[in-house]
Amino acid sequence: MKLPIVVYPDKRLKEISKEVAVFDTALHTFLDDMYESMMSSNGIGLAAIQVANPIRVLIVSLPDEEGNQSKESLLEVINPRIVSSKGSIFYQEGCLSVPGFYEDIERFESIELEYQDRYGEVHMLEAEELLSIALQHEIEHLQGKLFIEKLSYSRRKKFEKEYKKKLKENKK
Ligand code: QAP
Ligand code: CO
Repeated sequence: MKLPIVVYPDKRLKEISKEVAVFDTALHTFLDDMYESMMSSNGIGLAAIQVANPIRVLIVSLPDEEGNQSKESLLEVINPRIVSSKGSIFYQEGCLSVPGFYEDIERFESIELEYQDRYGEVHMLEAEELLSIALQHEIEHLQGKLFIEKLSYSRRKKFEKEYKKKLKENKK
């Protein structure tokens, strides 16, 4: 089932997500719904809070060299914890909850992540470049943070002005 995406400035995006303790079929169904919602919105990453569920769950599916997003490339990440990070990298980020807006954001170039899968099994993952960026972006959603909060004061002001203008236009 496709779930509606919560968009900025909805206050629910500020909520702190809770640890997952039960890895049951309800969780599996929810993960499948997240995947369907992300794919039908042309996303490459989605956090549970973006579909109004404040639990520490995120998914990432990066396109391959041909630009195809296969289900095999899907990464389901539950209760993530960054155990180490290094370097710095800039990338033009977007977000399904901030549609139509993209800005260069600085992240760690590589991270080491501990997380659980849909069965509760613990995994370690070393991620770099785009996967590392996507994971950091989604993990910040779990803390109630959006990428626009990393903008400089002047860029944030410019964003607020443009975004609100667009929201008004879409209402007409
Ligand atoms: C997060 O972002 C991310 O504005 C996932 O109109 C960001 O899937 C991962 C999207 C940067 C890696 C690098 C945004 C779709 C999708 C839009 C997304 C839009 C339609 C964003
Ligand atoms: Co996002």
